[in-house]
Amino acid sequence: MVKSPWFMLALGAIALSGCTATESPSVNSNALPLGVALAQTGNAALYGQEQLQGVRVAEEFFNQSGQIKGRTLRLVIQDTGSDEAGAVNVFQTLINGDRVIGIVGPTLSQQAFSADPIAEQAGVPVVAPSNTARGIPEMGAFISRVSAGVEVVAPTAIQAALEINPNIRRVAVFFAQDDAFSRSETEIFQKAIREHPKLELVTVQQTQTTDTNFQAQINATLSLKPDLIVISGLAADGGNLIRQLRELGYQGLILGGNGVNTVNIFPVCRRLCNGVLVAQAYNSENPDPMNVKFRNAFAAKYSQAPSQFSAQAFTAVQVFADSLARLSQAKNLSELPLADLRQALNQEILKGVYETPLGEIRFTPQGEVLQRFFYVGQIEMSDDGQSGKFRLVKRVERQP
Ligand code: 1QQ
Repeated sequence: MVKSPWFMLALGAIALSGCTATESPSVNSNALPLGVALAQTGNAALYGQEQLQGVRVAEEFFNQSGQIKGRTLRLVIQDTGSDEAGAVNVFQTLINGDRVIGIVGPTLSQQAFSADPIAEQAGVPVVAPSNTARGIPEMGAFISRVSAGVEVVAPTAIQAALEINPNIRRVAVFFAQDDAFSRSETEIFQKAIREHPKLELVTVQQTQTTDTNFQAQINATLSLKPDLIVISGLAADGGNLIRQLRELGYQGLILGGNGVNTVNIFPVCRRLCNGVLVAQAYNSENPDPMNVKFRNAFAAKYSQAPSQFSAQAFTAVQVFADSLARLSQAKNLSELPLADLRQALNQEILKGVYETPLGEIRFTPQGEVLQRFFYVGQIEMSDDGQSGKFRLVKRVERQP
């Protein structure tokens, strides 16, 4: 279903914000509209569901704090689907119809490369909660991210695999060639493997995010007798690949990238997810005080521990909330025209230092996140395969 951006814009202004275009919420109303553009349908919804939980906890948490001088944040949440066209439509609707002050989203890097240029051109700050491919903040002055890039997260995990099994020598790599993040991440994994004096990259297998059967690639790989298999893909394909590797007899370590860093792969590979190592920018066991607060707020609402995608989405809203709080000390927000508020907010975002569930973060002038700690988790499934968790294996400090 293809709709023109203008149709979507009109629809967004009338139907989604519940009022006509002329009455669309202005920044003068008490609640400041913050756009949330995440995948609630399609293959990336496995991440989007966790992200939505994170932003909902954040909305309550920061509105209760009263930190924005009596103002509140009102999240304008829209489903981008999992493709580029959906993200582009939602960005246009949020910017022109809902007149948001900024945007949290989209879910996939693959979508960001199409949607972010629209926000950049309109002068609307975007804080990406989960885009980890190379080149995201480089899209423009208004684009930043709280999701650390693949180049800082992935190599740590290779090292952790070697600590668990120092005898690893032969490494096989799988990646989904139709996804921007997966292509970016596999490059980093492959480089780390090639440059490691003890490791040999024995094969690189290409898959698609829509694939459900990996038998041909698995058979080709297992004949090469790898001791470690490294996977860059999204949740559904990644989960199925893990399951089929085990079903076809592979017993060595499996290391997954950001795409399998979600509890939503558990129903896909069930008991066979057990033992998979995952490179993480967040682990719920992080002892930082802000994470303890977040974990408690999250557990009170959802009766479970938050995953990385929830924590990063919370953090993206926090970056807006904290920046607005600082800005409201210096300026009367109601007196700023929307374009000026968006601009001032973007500058404030880049200047800040934030105590978040991810630990302390700040941004480079380019909008790249600087984060101190990274994690390696290992999936631990219950015997019946019905539930599981990411057990913290390693917390690594990154040198500034
Ligand atoms: C990206 C990713 C995905 C796995 C996150 C949803 O890291 O697209 O950049």
